[in-house]
Parts: sequence; structure tokens; C-alpha cells
Amino acid sequence: VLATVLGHPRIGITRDLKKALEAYWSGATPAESLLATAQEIRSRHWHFMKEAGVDQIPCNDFSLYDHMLDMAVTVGAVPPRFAGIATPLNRYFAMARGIQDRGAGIDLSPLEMTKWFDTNYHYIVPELEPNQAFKLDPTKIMAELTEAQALGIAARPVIPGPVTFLKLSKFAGEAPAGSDTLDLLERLLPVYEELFALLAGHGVSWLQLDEPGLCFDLDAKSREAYSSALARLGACPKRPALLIATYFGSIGDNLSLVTASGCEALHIDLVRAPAELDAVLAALPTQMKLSLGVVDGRNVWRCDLDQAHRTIRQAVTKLGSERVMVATSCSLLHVPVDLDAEMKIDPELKSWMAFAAQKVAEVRALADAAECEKPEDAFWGQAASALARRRAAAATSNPEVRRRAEQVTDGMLRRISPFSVRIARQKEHYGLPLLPTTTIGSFPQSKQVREARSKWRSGSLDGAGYEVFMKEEIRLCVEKQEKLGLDVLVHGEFERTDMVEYFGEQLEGFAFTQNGWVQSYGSRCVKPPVLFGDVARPRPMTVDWSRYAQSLSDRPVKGMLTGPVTILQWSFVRNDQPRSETCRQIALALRDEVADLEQAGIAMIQVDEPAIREGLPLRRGEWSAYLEWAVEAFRLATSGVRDETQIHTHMCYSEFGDILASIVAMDADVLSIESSRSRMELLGNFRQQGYPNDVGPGIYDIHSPRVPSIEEMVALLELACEVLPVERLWVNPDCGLKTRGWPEIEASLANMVDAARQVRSRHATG
Ligand code: THG
Ligand code: ZN
Repeated sequence: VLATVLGHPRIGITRDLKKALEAYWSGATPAESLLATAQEIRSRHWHFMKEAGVDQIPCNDFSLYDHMLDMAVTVGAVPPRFAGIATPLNRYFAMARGIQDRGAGIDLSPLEMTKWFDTNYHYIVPELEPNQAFKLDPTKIMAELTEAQALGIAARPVIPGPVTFLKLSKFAGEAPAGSDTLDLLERLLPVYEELFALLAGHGVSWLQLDEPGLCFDLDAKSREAYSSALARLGACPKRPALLIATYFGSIGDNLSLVTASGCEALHIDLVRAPAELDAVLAALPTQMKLSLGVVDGRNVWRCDLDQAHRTIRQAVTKLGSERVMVATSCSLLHVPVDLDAEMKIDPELKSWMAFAAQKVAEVRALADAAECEKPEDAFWGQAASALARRRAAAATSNPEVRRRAEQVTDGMLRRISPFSVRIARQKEHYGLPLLPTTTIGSFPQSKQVREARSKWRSGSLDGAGYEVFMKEEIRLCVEKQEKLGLDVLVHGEFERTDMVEYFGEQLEGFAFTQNGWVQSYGSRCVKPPVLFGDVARPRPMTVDWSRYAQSLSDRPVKGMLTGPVTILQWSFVRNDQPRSETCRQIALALRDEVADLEQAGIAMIQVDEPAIREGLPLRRGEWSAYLEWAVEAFRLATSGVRDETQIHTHMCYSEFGDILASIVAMDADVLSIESSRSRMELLGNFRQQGYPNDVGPGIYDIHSPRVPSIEEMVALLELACEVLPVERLWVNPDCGLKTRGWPEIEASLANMVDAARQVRSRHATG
């Protein structure tokens, strides 16, 4: 039985790639240094996997920015605006990050970025023309292949499959009515065929074609696309053997599309869809191999080897060991590199965990044990005893928290009065103008802020010194907002590294890693907390900072919390109970924080849920169960307040037309959303389906340093006024301002306030 891995993390154990990228982008180092670091990372990982006994080692899973962007370049889908950039590396990064040079009059906007399925990873969305011509550019994939081969590694290249690639792409600009990126399939497939022939000619025996799109519910057109694409590629005369990789969900009724294709192997995600094995074993044609994704590529827990072993045995019994591979459930991109680099984590907890390096070893051990009835070596024994200890651990269970979670009543999920009553009281209470202006919460984190935080953490700055520093930052921030004329203020969130990490650090049931970085996009990483036990809040988390900020101004200063679903979604969470239960515990802890903020005189409290859309399962059949507990958690966290207390929420990533009913059900008084890039397109959904509460559609895109003009924001606001009653609209940017610089945001916010005033006076008099 062969052992394999679908992909390895790219960023490097000490975020080597991040540092090399940022040094190159800043002009501090030449391209050669970046490329040398990248090569060193690849070679390190290949050697590691080889020594760990992985039989099929991936290549081309590495990327300098993103694998979808890599594929866009590989198939020649470079939007015309970048064609003038002669150097391939510059062109590549221009597509990812845009280029702005006001002096030279250059302003190239980057390709869009969006969430990769239900993960916290973002991919670059390929931008296609309705009459897109594709042309193979195999430079990257061939370079990495030959590099691996030169190191003695007969690597298996990985590429996104053609249907997933097209389904995740979009048309540049306005798409012609009724058009679909899948219409480009016939044009795209010859490029895949050409690439296949090239790879086969270079001695590639296996190719991994990632088709996670097979885990969606597919309409007739997509099914047809799959069956014709896979049949055609299967029939390609000169090609490597094809492993069709599915992950993040169940292949379900799309199985027949693969079994009919003539491809040599299928990979399924048995962590997400364990019940799928029987159907797959029954349907697999005799020439096909099966790759069993039994080691979780999305979480940090040690594998339950016995359970995985039973699964593997079942497959081996049915198919024979020749036809079975043992694998990670998906690419290891979504987990940190190596648990051995963690020196501070509690040793007991550590013994329950596995990062990429440990998961590779698990895959090997499972493959080795496949032929034997009852494996019992040292590795197996240690894993079993760690799992037994984890199951019995007192540290994961807090009886008080469990009791409370069981005793949640319907009344706790409802505000005292309906929105119409609340909003009237709130309006009276705050006396805000029409179209009140505000921001999403975070302000730029200067070098000094980051230094102060890290000095305080390392002990070289004491608590008192830290507090003085932070209070001064807050004071300056409040002062700036007052000067800008904003109506509702924020404290700036300078004390927070990350909106999830900050809360995790103060809650019981969470642990932290030193090097547990996971790529979020490009060079940006996050360090998800590890939620291992019942969640409790030993003391208030944000009240002192918020109270201080409010003491500085007569205008309302919003309290700022991260919502339960987002904390869940952006942490590595325990897998020994349903996510819904874990989420409810987080919600209860936040409910207490909301109550304490209200008690401290904070009259507006924002509970952000940017990740609620991302948590949506791939299959529609699972949506309603998820949405029900997700909405309930938000309501549990926010409903315990007086009518006058105004609950705000914020969501990024505007693709939530199809979950709008659930967003309505969250019943926040004010919802701010990202919408400027789509020119308020999203608000169409709000009008059609009706959104009853207040809305702040973002009127400037914070993902770029560009300063939007007053006129352009007036135009967006007027658009919004056409869709929603002006009394229900707020004025704010698209998202938090943490990643921006002060000069540009002061200019932008000043324009935003001006724009609000203009539209306000027009509507007040008109
Ligand atoms: N926190 C978490 N996940 C997220 C976001 C977040 N996912 C979606 C979105 N926001 C992703 N955006 C970013 C933006 C910036 C950074 C990471 C994700 C970032 N990270 C620092 C870096 O890579 O240098 C590291 C953070 C740190 O210094 O602690 O800048 O906000 N969880
Ligand atoms: Zn946002």
C-alpha cells in the first residue's frame, strides 16, 4: 500500500517564504534571493517526505503566491492589462497585488481574491474573457518538476483540474448574459492535453488533478462539463496516470462522473465524508485505484490510527493492496509545518496533536500497517495511549460550562423587543444624524504598536508601561476620529494581534502555538488558536480598553468583539464533539462579555462575523443545519442586552445572497458589509429579499491604498439610497483599516464624511 500526501505547506517553518517575499517586494533583496529561498523550502520538504517514506511526493504544490494564480499563468490566462510587463516574476506579482505608481500614471488593479472553499485560505480568482484564448506556459511546473527530479525525487505534479479551475474563475468585467466560464472548457482542454504530453515526456508517471469542485452539488451543465472533460483527458493518448483528487466534502452522486472517466485513481476525503467509503468501493471500476484521505489535513489532532486502519482494511479487503493508497484528506497547506518546533505548549496537549510533519509519518505508518490485522508497534502504541488520555482528560471538560450550555432557553436567543421598537429607542437615545458615519473597528497597526505588544509579551515592557502606551494610542485614535467628524467611534484595536487570537488568549479551553502559522493569502499568515477544551471566560476581555475609549468622547464608541462562528472557524477546534456545541460555548462566553460591556456604559457593541459565509458546507443539503446553529450562536451572544443597546455586526466577502435569510435572522441592529468593489451589487439582494434592519454598505475598498474621491462615494451612497430607505443606511468603509497607513485613511475618511454630509443634506431637504 502506497503512502501519499496531497500537498505540503509552503510557508516554511519560520515563515521563510513570507520573509523572502516581503523583502523582495520592498526592494530590499533581488529576485535571486527570493527564488533561492523558495528552492530551499521545496527541497527541504521533498527530502523530508522522501525520508519519511512517502511513495508519491507532490510537486507544483508550492507557490510563490497561490496555486490558482499559478494555473492561470500556466494556461496563459493573463489579463491584457498585465501583458506589457516584460518580466514574468513582476507580471505574476502584479496580477496578485496590483501595481500603483501615481508618478508614472500606472494603476493596475490586481485580480480578485476569495476564500478557497470553506477554508481560511484565499485564492486568486482567474480573470477570463468570454472569448479567452489559452496557451500553455509550462515554465513553473517544469522547473519544479526538473528540480525535484534532480534531487532524486520522482515527484507527482499537482494542478487544479480544468472544471474546478473554470468554476472558480470569473469573467473580467460584465459577463455577457447567460454566459458561463464553463463555456471555455473546449478551449482549455487542449492546453491540459499538451501539458500532459509534456509531463509524460519528462518521465512523470502520476499527475494529481485537483477537482474539489466534485464535492459541490452540480447542475446539469457542470455534470456535463465533468463527464466530457474527464472522458477526454482520460482518453488523451500521451499522458501520466491521473489521480482525480476530491476533498472538503463528499463526492456523493458525482462519483459516476469519475468512475466513467477512464482515469487511473480517485482520492476521497474520508475525514469529511467517512460514510462514503462503501459506495465508492462498490462503484470503483477494476482498473482504478483509490486514495484514502484518512489523515485530517484541516486540523491539528493526531489521527485515530485504529479507526483509520479499519477503513484501510476494508478497502484493502475489497480492492487488494495494489489498488489502495493512504493519504492526507487534502493538502497539508491548511495545517502548520512541524509540531516539534513547539517548545512552550503543554506537553500533554502536545501529545494529542500532529502538524504536517507528524501527519506525514501517520500516513506512512498507516500504509505500513495496511497488510496486518492488528498492528502493534511503538508508534501505534503511543498514538493509542495519547488518544485514550485525551478522551479521559479532565482538562477538556468543565461541568459548569456544560450545564450552562444545556440550559440555554429560547428566551436567551431573543432581544426583548422587535427591531422596529429597538431602533426607535436607539434613535432617540443617540440622536445620530441621517446616514451616520463610522468605521469597522481596526486602525493601522504601526511598527511602534507591534513593538510595544511584543515587548510586553516578552516581559521587557511591564504591564503599567504597556497600558500607558496603549491608552495613548487609543486617545490619539479617538481624537483623530473626532476631528474627521465621524459620528460613531471605535478604540482602534491596537491591543490585538489578530481578532481571533486575541480572544482565544483570554478564554479557557484554548492553547497557543509559537510557530503554528498557516498561510492566509500570499505572504500573509494566521496563527489559529487551538481550541481543545470547554470554553469559559474567566474575566472580562475588552471592557477596560472600551471603557477608557468611551471616557474620551461624548460620541458613542463601539465595543468590539469577534463573533462565535468566526472564533470557531478561524481556530483549530476539538473534533471530539460537534462544532455546534463548541460554538455555543464560545457564544456563552461572549454573551457575558456583551453584558459586561453594556454594564460599563458601552452603548453600541459590534460582534463581527466575517467567517459566517465561509463556514457554509459545500453541499446544500447541509446548509440549513449549519446556518441554524450559527445564527443561534450569534443570537445567544448578542440578545442579552437592553433595547437601547445597539448591536452591530460586520461581514466581509459579499457572496452571501444565498444566505440572506440567515443574516436577517441574526437580527443585528446594524450590519456593515463589503460592497464597494461590486458597486453595491449586493444590495440588489437586500432589496429583492428584503432586509429589515439597518445596513452600512462599505463605500470604499480598504484593500487598496487608493484614496476614493468624494464624488465617487456620493455616487455609491446615492445608489444605496435607491435600494434601501435612507433612514436605514449607515456610512462606512468596506472593512477594518488595520493593514492600511494613516495618511491614506485620513484622506479617505475625510472624503467619506464629506460624502455623507452631501447626501445627508440632499435627503434632509429633499
Ligand atoms: N484573522 C484571521 N483570519 C482572517 C483574517 C484575520 N482571515 C480572513 C482575513 N482576515 C485574512 N486577512 C489577513 C490579513 C492580514 C494578515 C492575515 C490575514 C496578517 N498577518 C500577519 C502577517 O502575516 O504578517 C501575522 C499576524 C500577526 O502579526 O500576528 O497581516 O484578521 N484569523
Ligand atoms: Zn471585513
